[in-house]
Amino acid sequence: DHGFDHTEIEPAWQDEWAEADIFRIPDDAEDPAYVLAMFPYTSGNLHMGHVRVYTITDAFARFERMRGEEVLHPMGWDSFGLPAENAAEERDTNPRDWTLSCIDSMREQLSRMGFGYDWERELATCDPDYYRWNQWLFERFHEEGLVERQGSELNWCPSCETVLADEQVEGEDEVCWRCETPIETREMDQWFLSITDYAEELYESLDDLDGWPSNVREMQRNWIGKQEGASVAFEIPGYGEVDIFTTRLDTIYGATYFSLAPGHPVAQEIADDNDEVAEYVEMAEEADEDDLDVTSGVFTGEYAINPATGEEIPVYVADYVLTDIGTGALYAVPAHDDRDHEFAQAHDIEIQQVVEPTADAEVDPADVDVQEAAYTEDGHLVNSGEFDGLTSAEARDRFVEVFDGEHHTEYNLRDWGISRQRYWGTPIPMVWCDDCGAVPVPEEDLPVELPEFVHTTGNPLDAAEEWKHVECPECGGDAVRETDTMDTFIGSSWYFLRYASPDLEDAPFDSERASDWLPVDQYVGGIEHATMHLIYARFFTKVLDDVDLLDGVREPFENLTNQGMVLGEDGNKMSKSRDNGVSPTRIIEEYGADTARLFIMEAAQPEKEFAWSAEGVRSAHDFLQSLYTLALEYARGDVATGGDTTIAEYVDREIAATAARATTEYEDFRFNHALQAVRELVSLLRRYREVTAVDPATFEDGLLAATKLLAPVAPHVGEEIWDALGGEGLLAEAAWPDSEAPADYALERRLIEDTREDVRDIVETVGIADPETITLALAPAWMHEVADVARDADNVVPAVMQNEDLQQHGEDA
Ligand code: ANZ
Ligand code: ZN
Repeated sequence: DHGFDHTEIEPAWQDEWAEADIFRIPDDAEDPAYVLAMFPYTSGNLHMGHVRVYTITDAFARFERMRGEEVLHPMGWDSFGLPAENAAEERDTNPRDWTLSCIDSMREQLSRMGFGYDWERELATCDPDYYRWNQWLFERFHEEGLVERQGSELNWCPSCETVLADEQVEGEDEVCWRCETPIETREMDQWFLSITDYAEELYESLDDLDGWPSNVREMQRNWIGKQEGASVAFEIPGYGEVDIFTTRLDTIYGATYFSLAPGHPVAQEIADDNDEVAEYVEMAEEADEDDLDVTSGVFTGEYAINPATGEEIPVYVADYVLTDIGTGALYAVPAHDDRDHEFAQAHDIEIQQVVEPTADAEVDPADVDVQEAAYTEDGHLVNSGEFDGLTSAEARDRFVEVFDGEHHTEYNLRDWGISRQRYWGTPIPMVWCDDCGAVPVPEEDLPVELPEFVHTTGNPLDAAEEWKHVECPECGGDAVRETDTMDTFIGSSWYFLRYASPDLEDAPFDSERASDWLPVDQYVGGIEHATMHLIYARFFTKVLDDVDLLDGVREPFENLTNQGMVLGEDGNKMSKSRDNGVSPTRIIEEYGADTARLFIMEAAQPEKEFAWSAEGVRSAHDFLQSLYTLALEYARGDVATGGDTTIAEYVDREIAATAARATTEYEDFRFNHALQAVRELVSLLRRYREVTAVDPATFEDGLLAATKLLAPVAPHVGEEIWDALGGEGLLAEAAWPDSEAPADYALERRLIEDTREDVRDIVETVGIADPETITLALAPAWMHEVADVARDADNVVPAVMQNEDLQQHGEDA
């Protein structure tokens, strides 16, 4: 008996599933379980990371389907972006042909893994039928006032005369990838989406996303960077009132200097009369933001009046004050802020303490020396006139009124610059007219399709003369198209909505259906998307809800899982340079998709990383073969039947308990625990058969339960066994085993597993030590442990372990 041949059974069952169309979800499904993996970038090759994430959602989708849910489990392609342009250059082809061939080969690879998708809902972001809706949505956002032109710094190659993406700037000396000329930065106008309008809601509603990992929520909080504070005006004689933003209004009495960003209008004004300041401002504007020197700055000769003390404090222009944060101006308190402290020491500015640790603080006030280092914690006020003794929090409240300020909240989040000077993206649907300015392309002229690709140094869209020159939609005069394309993240910000109605021709998605089907119940993907993609998608969802394209959907993803990494056998990340990669194709050929899926799912919980293991792969393979063999032997009548009903009852209870346990573990995304339970059940069945003639109903039940519980992970072998045992229809559509374990039994298990120290009591309470029903040969692993402890406790259990009658019975059979 040679077991199953995966090269035969896997393609055969894949065909059966396709023929029966079981992964198809009808449009009129009311509220399907929406299970989604982040769609892949079309690199052309499936790697183990892909295999892992898609195995997770496929297993969960199959689990939900067997439980009787309607399941939406779609697949699509994130298929715009620079790599396709690079590949086209290298292979002397064009990005479209290259991308489409990548899609074909990746679709084929996914199918060979046995993943069950509703392929009728397949979409590709590079398809004009898809990206026309990127354009339509851009115009919709534009109508809502959520699109703006703003200046932004870009990488510029003076030799190629083109803008470069960050990825096209190479090496430490930052040279052009193509001609190795050192790049320059240039300020150019770009299109921005006003995501900052949604900063508050994006921040606050993170609290309600309790189906998300807390680290992702924290990363989003940091990215959005909400700071509550106040703005207060300082007078600079000769230049008027200047607003500052502060989160530490309690420290205002300790302000010993004032600082303006080089880009602040007052700094520019002062520069007009002051050469030294002018020189500094110019230098600061050219400097790279990345190598910031906190001590860099220049005294302007001017003074600001501190509204708290009435004193004059020197005004500096300093690089560490950023133009587009807050008001671009601050009062500096060296005693209580690290950067101000460093600056003050470098410029010999006074340091004045105004906050002291309170009595219950960990630091002793006597140990605080603000001349040495800033004390940045809250405390109570000193050297603050009549306000001495107030806590920092009280002072912040009071001072807003006392100094005529305003409560103000700042966010680190910036607007989303979406212009890319590249070919392989969604053309931004705008036309530039000398008379009318930027005019949106009329809806009936969408999509603006990409022209043919040409090999050129700059942006191929700039070179597409015929495509570029158009009539102005407003005045009919000569005009040119916008030649920038959209950031590829636009396409991934709403694709999960398009799956509801992928072929719809008059709207981006069917509003009613998308509103019914959203949010995604389980979203799975890499932690690298914790901020950008997952913030953009949340932003899009909120806007679309506000413009009534959605009905009451404020968040796109209810539950989120970030899968851990698959490492090489050496424990390092799989990579080409380390040559420790394992090719999914090779594994499928050698061992089959089921083995790969089972190994991956058994190796660790989805969130954890694990190392590839050839031994683990073989173990998974052996397990599948042995279950298959056992089932076929039974089906052929090679398993002796008859047997003792008390043992059968015990096995029945184990089957029920396994189903209950595995179900809970599947629900909680702890697939490895579920699979452990299945393995235990299978070895119990094997021992059952070894020690005694089996009760056929019980034995068959056990085989069927194991097969079903395994089906989400190893669906092909599962179908084969199901078929051999005479199961009706497809296993993929069979009903999930009854997962209600008998209450007393579940309790018994829990007691035993949770409180091993108390074994003596437990044994007495639940009476598992019935020598008539339990034999050493049948006892699962946990019972051995119980027995070990119990033996020390001089319990009755050891007697059970030597129940020779039953052993004998088994050998006879
Ligand atoms: C006075 C003060 C005293 C501040 C103190 C802090 C500590 P964080 O600290 O990250 O929450 N700030 C305001 N505008 C700025 C700008 N344009 N560029 C750089 N820094 C700016 O950020 C809030 C603080 O950042 C503000 O509170 C301000 O300094 C500084 F003991 O005001 B603070
Ligand atoms: Zn015009």
